[in-house]
Amino acid sequence: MWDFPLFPDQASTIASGVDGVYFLLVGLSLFFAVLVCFFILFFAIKYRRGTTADRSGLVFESSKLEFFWSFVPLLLALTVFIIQAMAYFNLYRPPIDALEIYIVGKQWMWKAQHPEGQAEINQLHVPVNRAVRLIMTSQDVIHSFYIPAFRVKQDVLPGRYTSIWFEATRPGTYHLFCAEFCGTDHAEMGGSVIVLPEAEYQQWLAGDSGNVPLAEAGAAQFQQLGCATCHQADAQGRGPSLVGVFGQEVELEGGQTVVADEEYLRESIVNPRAKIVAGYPSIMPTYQGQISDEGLQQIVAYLKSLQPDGGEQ
Ligand code: HEC
Ligand SMILES: [Cu+2]
Repeated sequence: MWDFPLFPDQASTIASGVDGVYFLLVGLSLFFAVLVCFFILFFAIKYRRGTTADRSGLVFESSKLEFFWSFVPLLLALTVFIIQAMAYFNLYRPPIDALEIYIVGKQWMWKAQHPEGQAEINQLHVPVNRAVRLIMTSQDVIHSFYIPAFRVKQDVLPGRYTSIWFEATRPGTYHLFCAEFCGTDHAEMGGSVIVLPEAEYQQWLAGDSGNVPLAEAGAAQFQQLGCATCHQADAQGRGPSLVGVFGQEVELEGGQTVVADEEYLRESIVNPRAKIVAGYPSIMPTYQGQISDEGLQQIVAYLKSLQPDGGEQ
């Protein structure tokens, strides 16, 4: 049965957990469907008109019975809830040391950028047995990034970052799909995820030289776009120092705080007015429309690499 092509490979660490939830739900539904059908038929035949079956002793009220059919489904529902919540938490909490790859979806292709600078289209090379986190956005409409064999699927939205993570467990080539109808060639919007053993992955990364690492490409843009004139490492500029800001809690005008994640960095650049850092004037110009989505990802990668000890990731 496991070779049945309707069912995709289980090729990630979370696949069996997700399938577990699926089979549990299917099993439970089947069990009760069969049970109910059986009794419908059984009683229909037993008490059909004209039989001499015993019809005395009718029960109109039974607290025990009421309790039983309330409590048992409650218990089952809670069990399902706990099991699926565990799978869900697993799905949405990436390990912190995950390899980070940036994805841009557009009509009708997937583009990927690796931290080392490799870029690819409709292909995604990843190492086996290592957590990979994808930071994704769309250049046009809503897409959905879907790798059935890994049991991960996440909407990819214009003007926002969403992310998923997975850890592939077996080298091989797996399907990659867009799972959100996104226009004429939606059906063509796919490709393959190629899972390589670590050594081969390193080889692949080293494959074509001349790639500029993402953070470095971001640093160049940071200079070109004039960010550096306001954002200086020593905080002497007109804007706050961006060293170490990633992952920190930032205090905003008005007293709220936000955690500076990738989405916050992106928003700060294209829509600086959305959240103003406390103690600074709102003088930063918007860069909406001036930087491509890939360029933005590079700048975000650069900002993330700025650590207080001066070390890059
Ligand atoms: C004219 C000066 C100026 C320029 C140019 C400028 N910024 Fe800013 N930036 C600011 C100021 C002032 C703030 C703080 C107020 C605010 O949140 O808008 C800020 C805030 C930020 C923040 C949020 C920082 C935090 O501590 O939470 C980020 C990220 C950022 N800028 C990135 C950039 C990038 C990237 C560029 C270039 C593409 C850039 N800025 C260009 C002045 C500038
Ligand atoms: Cu699509």
